[in-house]
Amino acid sequence: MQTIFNLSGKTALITGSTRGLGFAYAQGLAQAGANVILNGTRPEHMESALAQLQAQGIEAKGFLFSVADEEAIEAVFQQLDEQEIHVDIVINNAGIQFRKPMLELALSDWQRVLDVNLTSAFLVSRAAAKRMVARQRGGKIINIGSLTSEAARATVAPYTAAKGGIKLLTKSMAAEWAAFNIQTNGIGPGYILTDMNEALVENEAFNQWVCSSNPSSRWGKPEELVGTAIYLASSASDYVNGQMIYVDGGWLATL
Ligand code: GCO
Repeated sequence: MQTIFNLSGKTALITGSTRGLGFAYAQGLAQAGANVILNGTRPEHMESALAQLQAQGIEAKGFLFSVADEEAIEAVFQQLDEQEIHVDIVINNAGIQFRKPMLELALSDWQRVLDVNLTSAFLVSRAAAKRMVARQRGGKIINIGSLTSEAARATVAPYTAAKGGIKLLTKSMAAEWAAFNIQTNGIGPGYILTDMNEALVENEAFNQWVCSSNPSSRWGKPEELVGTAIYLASSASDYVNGQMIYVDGGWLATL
């Protein structure tokens, strides 16, 4: 049992992993044996994330770059090539939220959310998959969706469009890369207690809506996403491809 979830000898790049769910995935994969590479854009967050891991005896690497910047991504992968570090697992987790009704939404804000939440997954996965294909050892790509990969809620249209795109991008990657023994799947977190959702937790009406709309009657915790990430990163999921797994307390199962 233990061995099929073991990630020893594997290297995982987790985008947007200095805080929140990304950090939880990185920590969880490291505990399952993987070497982890963190990504973020803020040096102070990177420093504290690396220090937290180090305190647990986990030596991670960290790279500061924007996941929407094609050249920066290429430069990081070239550095990894030079150090002979091969990325076996990618978690496309980086994401931002911007809440505004569409009638007031500027193109630049729409574009920014699409770039960081959707185009990033294409760019980072393309760089990683090229190398996985050349190396012929397969790989795992995990794209992070959302409940909004399936349904909308007012005020978050660009996020919803991006996360809906993530679901079908996941299937496209499965369609093109399964032949190279690369499995691409997605995780759709429900409403989880993270910094990104702080304003929603503090809004009493929203908090009540979250607690009454899902059969588990509560928000999720970041650590509750980790088992699914380990499963999709491990050989336990070698014949699972193009799927989204929603970790939402049962929200999408109910009306
Ligand atoms: C929102 C939230 C979303 C959700 C998540 C649920 O404004 O609706 O910020 O990010 O938490 O996508 O799956």
